[in-house]
Amino acid sequence: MANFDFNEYIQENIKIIDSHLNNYLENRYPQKLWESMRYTVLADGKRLRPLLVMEAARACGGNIEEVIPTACAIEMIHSYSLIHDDLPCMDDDDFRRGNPTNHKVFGEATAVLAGDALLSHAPLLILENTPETVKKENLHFVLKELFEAIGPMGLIAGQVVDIESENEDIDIAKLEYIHTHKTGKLFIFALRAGAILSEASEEQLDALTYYAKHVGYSFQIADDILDIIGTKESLGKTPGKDIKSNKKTYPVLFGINEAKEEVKRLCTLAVNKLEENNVLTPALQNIADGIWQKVNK
Ligand code: GRG
Repeated sequence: MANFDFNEYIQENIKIIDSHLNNYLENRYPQKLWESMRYTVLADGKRLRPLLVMEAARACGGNIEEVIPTACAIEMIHSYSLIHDDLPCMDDDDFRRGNPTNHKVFGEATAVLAGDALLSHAPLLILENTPETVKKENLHFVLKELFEAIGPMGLIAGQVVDIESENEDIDIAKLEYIHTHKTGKLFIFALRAGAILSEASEEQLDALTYYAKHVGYSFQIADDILDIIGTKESLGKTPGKDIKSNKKTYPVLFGINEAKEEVKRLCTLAVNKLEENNVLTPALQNIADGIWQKVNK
């Protein structure tokens, strides 16, 4: 790990992801729709979920070419969730990824449809672009896990409970439900998909799933801490929204210091699990470290 340069790794891998996203989303007719899809997907995101797909593949000795369509598809689905979450009927946000939100630029109707289009285009792109070298049963398994993660037992369930809980005094169990569904499901899918497509063993898959659960949860707590202590410039979106909307997040319920401790504890557990199972890569270590370091600066 001594010679590993995380910044260089991030730059190189984001370049690979972005060039594929750009190709997969080439402008077509109707132009306004594709422009709106491209506007949010190709904006400056961290590309964390696609990086996790690729890194899980590397950890299991897989071939990156075989997971790139899935890595790009998850970024499109994540972007759809951001576009819809920012709509006036949901979180009503003006800024995302450092730019005005999709509906502010293209109007609400196009923003809704761009989200729908990204959601439906993503699985097609996996089916059409995954190399023939991937076993059909593995591809089938990955698509099944994708549909579970993004559907009414996954992402959407988390969003519904989150909306229902606004202005409510929620307990830790409900908060955990929201986080594990809204944020956790895509993290878990990212690592499991990279591993499954790379023919991981059961032990490798279990260890990467454990990492995904812990890092996903810590990532959400960190995001909620940054909503309190971050700036619009550092976040690329409006800070202070949770307090303003009276949202009960982890740092609101337990205080900033305890929340920071929890982020570190979860990330440490995640890394230890990978190490014990010989699937810790320098990038997976750096991603976990980066999450707790970001809120402990
Ligand atoms: C189905 C509408 C709908 C929503 C599902 C995922 C989600 C629920 C809503 C998106 C908004 C949100 C705050 C989600 C929590 C996860 C999270 C912290 C998202 C931000 O992800 P980053 O920080 O964003 O990875 P970038 O822009 O870097 O990709």
